[in-house]
Amino acid sequence: MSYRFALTLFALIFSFGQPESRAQSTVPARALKDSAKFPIGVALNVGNAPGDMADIREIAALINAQFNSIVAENGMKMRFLHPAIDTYDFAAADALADYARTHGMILHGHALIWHHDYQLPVWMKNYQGDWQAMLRDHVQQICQHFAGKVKSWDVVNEAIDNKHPKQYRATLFLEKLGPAYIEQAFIAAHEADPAAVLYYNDFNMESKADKLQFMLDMVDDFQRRHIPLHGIGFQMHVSVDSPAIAQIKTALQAVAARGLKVRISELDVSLNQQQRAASLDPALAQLQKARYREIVSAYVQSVSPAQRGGITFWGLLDKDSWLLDGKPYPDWPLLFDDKGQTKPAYFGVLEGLKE
Ligand code: 9MR
Repeated sequence: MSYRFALTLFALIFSFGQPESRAQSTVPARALKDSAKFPIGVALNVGNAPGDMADIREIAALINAQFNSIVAENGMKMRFLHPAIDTYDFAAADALADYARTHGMILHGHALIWHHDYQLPVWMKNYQGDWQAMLRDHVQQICQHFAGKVKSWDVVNEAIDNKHPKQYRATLFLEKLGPAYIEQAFIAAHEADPAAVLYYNDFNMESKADKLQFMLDMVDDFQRRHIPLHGIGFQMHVSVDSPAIAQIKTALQAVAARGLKVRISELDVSLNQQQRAASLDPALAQLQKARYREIVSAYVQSVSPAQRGGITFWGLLDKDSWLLDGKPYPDWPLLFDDKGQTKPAYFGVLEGLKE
């Protein structure tokens, strides 16, 4: 019997008689945010253009009921906030900050420095002047503007090479400044907003031991030299059966042991990487539930209360997940279906929070 088949069988047997598998949407559930002793967040694909907060009107009730922390899935990336060398455009992000304030939510900022071609402002790609001064100004203008509104920042995102994880990623920033751009960004952010909690954010650090080690070496070096890095964000775009939960725990514990804050910053659980499923059948949904449960439970068990920066889900409804972008096959990675009904995954999170 294959591991996957055994898991499916187990999930099916286990799910039989569980109230939420019979009537998911009618079971009164305790809200996620009320069940956790740490921030429970969701990424919202708003803040990309002024006025687009209106887009979330239909899902606002769900967001407000379940979450106490939000992050812009895209709208606070470099090219949105800093579209021209002398122009910062804060209007849309300010609307998001207002939303957070009005609803008593934390706003996490994502991301001050990210190499991704699509998010890099065109002017920056062609910049010929003093790169250190320019990046410092970029970071400081943004941090100063949002001081008191943004509680924590992803200061640098995805700086480690994913294919060759024993080195930094070959980005424009590395080319211009060497690895020093990373610590320079943290120092600049801390100067501009000393109260902000500053994170390094990346993916696959739980699935690739050498990537984890490279990140830890960077952290150790920063701690020795008192660079103001306060936490690590594990994006945690995982699939239902990989990486192993033991690897996830090892990674979380290694950061926690260094006294840093730990966030699970972009959690989703894809179900269909093998492109075998045409629909979300109950067995698959139960597998996903068990997976969410074990990840949340691993977080609670591995990170002390004072070090928990929280868990943020990378989207609200399945249909809005980035994992579906341009894909010819379906997936159902999040906690709520396309109509905003709770999936078994949601109850997996609730159970994990109790452990
Ligand atoms: O979910 C985001 C998607 O809508 C964007 O097109 C993409 C490029 O900007 O970024 C996605 O979010 C990424 C996040 O910013 C950083 N970690 C990986 C996320 C998924 O690609």
